[in-house]
Amino acid sequence: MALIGNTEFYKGIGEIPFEGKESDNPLAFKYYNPEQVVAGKTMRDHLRFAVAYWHTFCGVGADPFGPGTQNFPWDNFSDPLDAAKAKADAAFEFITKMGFDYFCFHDFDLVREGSTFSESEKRLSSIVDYIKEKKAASGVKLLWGTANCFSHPRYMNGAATNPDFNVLARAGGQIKLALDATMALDGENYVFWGGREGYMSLLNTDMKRELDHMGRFLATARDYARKQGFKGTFFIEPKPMEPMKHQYDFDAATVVGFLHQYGLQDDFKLNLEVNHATLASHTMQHEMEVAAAHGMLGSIDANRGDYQNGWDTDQFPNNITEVTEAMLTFLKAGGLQGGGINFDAKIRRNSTDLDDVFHAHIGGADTFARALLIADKIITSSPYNELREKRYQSFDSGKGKEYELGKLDMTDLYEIAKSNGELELQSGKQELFENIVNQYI
Ligand code: XLS
Ligand code: NI
Ligand code: NI
Repeated sequence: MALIGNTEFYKGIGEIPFEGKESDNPLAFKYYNPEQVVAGKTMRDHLRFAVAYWHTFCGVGADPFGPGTQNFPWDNFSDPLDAAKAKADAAFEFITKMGFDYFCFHDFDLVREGSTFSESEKRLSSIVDYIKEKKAASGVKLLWGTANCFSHPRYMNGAATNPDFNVLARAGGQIKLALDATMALDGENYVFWGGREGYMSLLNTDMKRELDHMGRFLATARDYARKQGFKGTFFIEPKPMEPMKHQYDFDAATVVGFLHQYGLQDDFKLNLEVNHATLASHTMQHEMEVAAAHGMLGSIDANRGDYQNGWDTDQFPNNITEVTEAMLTFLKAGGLQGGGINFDAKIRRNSTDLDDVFHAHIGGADTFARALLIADKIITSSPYNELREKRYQSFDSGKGKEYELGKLDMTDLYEIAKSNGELELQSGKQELFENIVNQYI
């Protein structure tokens, strides 16, 4: 195969226009209108959509029962750099046609890992040079980079939490290179998803020691990047299980505690993923509320699970109620801190047409755009905010206010309880809140 640089991979599909909800054109946005202003900002600036290199340009749809079903032309090159360049061409063509501003990658999504560490280092630096040119020519930016420290067999017992120091050091070397690549491509953030940082069995695991190693490892990575001048935010991506039985970054609350325990709270925020939230028996809105409460709502990996299955199916978002609830929290928190909305989602194994990946991203973007519009309407034109604030009005003045200011002690509470007598019940009005959300959908 020759022809790198001017092959069109997604033939017959042009730039995806915004046509509005009356349009019947399947290859048009119905709600995502990048320049439309909502709550003081354009949709483009609120949502900052990113395409995930690993799913869209690497994932061929293999599952435990059979091989992949996608035939990516760029996988047919035997030379790893030719393959990587063709893949980058396809990636930038796709992202540009979607009209999105960002992409995200793992180191070895960009180019096949070499048979030695030095060979991998060489390959990475060549493909980074090539992608630099693609970035400059297209205006597409890097939302975040990361390292794949979970696929190779050497990481089967973890990377930063591996019981073998030499595996930890190998992960350190790899992540140094991934940080270098991210910085070379002006990456705005860097992500740590703890692929196999967890355990399969507690019987062979020293949990405290592994957690200490992970805390030190993240601090070491941060110190290196900061010294090189990296100004972006580091994100931890919580997930409760899969591939390990238990992952240490279980959920948002666990990660917030961990970051404070190891002095990482000023440099790290959270990258929250919808399907990871549901695996942890939470809603996405719950995870976002926890992160926002701690000033750590950094970024979102957009996808969805399956209500009937208990694993990370990474389907494209289309549940409007789920996303609307999340966007209520998003707007209340003032948006994301440094991050964006990365489609960490894959088309189904039996979606094998060229246009399927376009339908997937169009649907995902429209779901978020529509949810943003609905959430904004709920906040600005419905009694939602007022009702919520009213539940807390006893803290706005008098003794309640004094309590919030730390002016009351236990005997003060005792005196108030005694003089109040029995109290009237205050309804939580849950069904009314639910109806308001549905009314605006
Ligand atoms: C896997 C994770 C992964 C991270 C990046 O479940 O979501 O895709 O986002 O390593
Ligand atoms: Ni993810
Ligand atoms: Ni995931």
